[in-house]
Amino acid sequence: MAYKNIIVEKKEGVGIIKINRPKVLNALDKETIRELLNAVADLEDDKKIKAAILTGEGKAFIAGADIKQMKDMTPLEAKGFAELGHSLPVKIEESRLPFIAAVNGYALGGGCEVMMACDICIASKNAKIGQPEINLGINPGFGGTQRLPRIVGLMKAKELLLTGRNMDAQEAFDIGLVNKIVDDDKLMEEVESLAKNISSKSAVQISFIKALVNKGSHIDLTSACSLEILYFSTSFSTHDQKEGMSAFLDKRKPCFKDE
Ligand code: DAK
Repeated sequence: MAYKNIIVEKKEGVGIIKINRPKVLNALDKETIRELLNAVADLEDDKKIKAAILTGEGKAFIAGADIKQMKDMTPLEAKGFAELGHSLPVKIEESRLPFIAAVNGYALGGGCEVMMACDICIASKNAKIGQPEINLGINPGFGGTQRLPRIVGLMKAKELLLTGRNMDAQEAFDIGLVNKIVDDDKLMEEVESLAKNISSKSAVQISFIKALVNKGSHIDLTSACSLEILYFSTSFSTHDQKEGMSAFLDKRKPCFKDE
């Protein structure tokens, strides 16, 4: 599929989506959000793809929703935009693919919200992360008030949301919003290597584990553990469970078939 605002690359089982609007720091307008939704769906449909990377061109990951496009929206248009915007983090969260955010610079507002929907976040040293919406006279519109406290806790989230201040990579790491910080020029190398590592596992288990963690975090512990039991027992109907355990006993590397 041809895209205008993003670049999609497929490399050794890994899909790489790069937002490519560097002149506006990869701000998300409606068209870009629609392209991203299509790209995620396309990667999902490709059975050879087992992990995905999301990153940005230039000095930003995503500097937020497109303020120019939002400025004159009517409340009804803003509702439509927020609904479209919300569907992107949801699509990433519900995807069978683990998404790694390669945060190469500014991840602000909608950018931070998309980052938080990813499964793992690796940031370069120059990353700046935050929810500055309050400074624009709006509240975060793509799930920031809900995902941020779930990741960093209520107090820290409220401080960040109410001041609208940006964090550097170190602070984001310290509060658990970022998994790892790497040198700017090593970011893609590091993230691709992580994605390849994950994609060497069984695609069935990649999707099961992601779904269990995501779904389980929204429901009570007893129900979540029941879900785990169900997925665990289902694993025993797969080729990859038999292969993984046989390979261990035979002292060899497993050869997963993703089935
Ligand atoms: N939207 C549109 N253009 C943007 C942009 C953005 N979010 N961020 C940067 N740009 C543009 C700038 O306007 C500038 O364009 P020109 O002047 O060259 O035409 C170009 O990118 C370069 O930016 P700067 O010149 O400002 O670059 P600096 O290095 O000086 O500063 C910066 C970088 C990231 C600190 C600064 O650009 C900045 O503060 N940007 C805005 C960051 C921000 O506030 N992000 C949050 C956006 S609001 C909702 C739906 C959605 C949302 C909320 C509600 N509902 C419908 C309920 C989501 C909201 C957001 O994400």
